[in-house]
Amino acid sequence: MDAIQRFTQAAEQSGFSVVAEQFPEGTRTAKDAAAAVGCELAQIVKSLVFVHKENPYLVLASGKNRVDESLVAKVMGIESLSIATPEQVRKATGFAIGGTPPFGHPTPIPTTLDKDLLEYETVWAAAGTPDTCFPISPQNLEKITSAVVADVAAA
Ligand code: 5CA
Repeated sequence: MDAIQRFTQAAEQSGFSVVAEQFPEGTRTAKDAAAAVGCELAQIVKSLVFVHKENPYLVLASGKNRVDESLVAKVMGIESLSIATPEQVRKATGFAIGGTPPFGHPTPIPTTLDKDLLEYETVWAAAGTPDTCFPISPQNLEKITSAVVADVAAA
């Protein structure tokens, strides 16, 4: 089974039907994804994994923002966070960097959702590979991930 199918099936188990679109030009970065989809950079969901004491934390950030991990640590009630290594991302999510989806992981990850994503009706996230994205409302994203909504952007 390829990574898109793997994500799509995992999402179905959360009760969400993914309609993934494949973009041959690639969607590895938020900038690439916005260009491929034809949407604003701010509408792209970056699914970023951070760690604290080997435990993963997920931040769903607007493509326009650089995440201030100290803000996220405060929201999650821990002292500090650092960005995960590619190996830690794969272990926590089951997917590689560049295609990491926002949910459908082997074990749910405590999640913070960037409040700036709530300004849009539809946002676009990775569907398991660096050339796929799928549309979702930020409200569904919040519900499925049981996220805490917060300001996560670095000044
Ligand atoms: N498909 C796109 C848009 S949905 C995507 O997945 N974007 S992303 O922002 O969620 O994933 C790329 C992110 O992975 C980068 O912003 C960066 O934080 C992280 N990243 C890239 N390379 C590394 C690396 N070597 N080690 C740790 N993190 C990395």
